[in-house]
Amino acid sequence: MLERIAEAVIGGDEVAAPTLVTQALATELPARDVLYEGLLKGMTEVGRRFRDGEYFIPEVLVAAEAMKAGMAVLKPYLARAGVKPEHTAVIGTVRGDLHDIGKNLVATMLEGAGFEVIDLGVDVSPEKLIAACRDRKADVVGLSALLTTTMPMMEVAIRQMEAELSPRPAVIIGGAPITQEYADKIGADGYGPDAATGAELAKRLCRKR
Ligand code: B1M
Repeated sequence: MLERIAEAVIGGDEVAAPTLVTQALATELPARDVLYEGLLKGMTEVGRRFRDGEYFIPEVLVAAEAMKAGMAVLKPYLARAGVKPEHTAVIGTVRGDLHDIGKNLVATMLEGAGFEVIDLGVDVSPEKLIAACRDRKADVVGLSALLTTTMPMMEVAIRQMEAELSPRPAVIIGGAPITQEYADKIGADGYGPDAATGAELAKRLCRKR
């Protein structure tokens, strides 16, 4: 049953995923197993296929819809069972930048990796980021930028977080013009060349802390 849930996510079947989750819960499978061995296992495989070039953006988007449909059924059971995400990520596209397709993929992969994700959207100011980090006790912050003119806002955000948050959450950055060299230069904790790698990196950084 759990394997079938994972398969439904991998195949982007947004009808089968919630149906199978309902059936699994009816057979008294623990909500935690349905989450980790079913939905998140499926999304992890989707991330791998995307990273290895076997899946493209449309497949990831339909898989995300299937996962969300399954999660909608599962969420109240998780709450009742006291299952909470282990880590919280705040994510956004930096100030002045309205591109959000890549950022949304990263948010999906982070959810698939078991994070609670606070998505602040686009054109996010450092002040808004810092307020969300404080409110939600973020472990990691994800910043996306698609314009060479908005890349510098990443450094501004990092410096402002360093000044106002102690300890500052780990920061990962990504987006078409971003490189590892740029991440090193501005003092980010890591760079994700794609959404799946970004989510894996976020997980690794949280484990280290
Ligand atoms: Co714009 N745009 N755009 N655009 N746009 C680019 C980025 C551009 C390269 C096109 C070009 O000229 N060839 C160019 C930037 C040039 C530059 O800076 N050097 C550009 C420009 C100039 C502009 C405007 C200024 C155009 C204008 O108005 N004159 C304007 C700016 C608006 C603004 O932001 N203030 C603008 C507007 C738009 C639209 C609104 C029309 C639309 C955005 C719609 C939306 O996002 N909702 C748009 C689009 C679609 C693009 C292109 C065509 C596609 C971007 C995209 O979504 N790619 C883009 C050209 C291109 O990149 N080929 C372009 C798919 C997406 C999945 O990839 O976001 O790179 P990407 O994400 C990847 C990785 O980078 C990584 O994961 C994803 C894949 O797994 N990743 C992360 C991303 N964020 C990450 C964060 C992480 C980790 C990984 O950790 C946190």
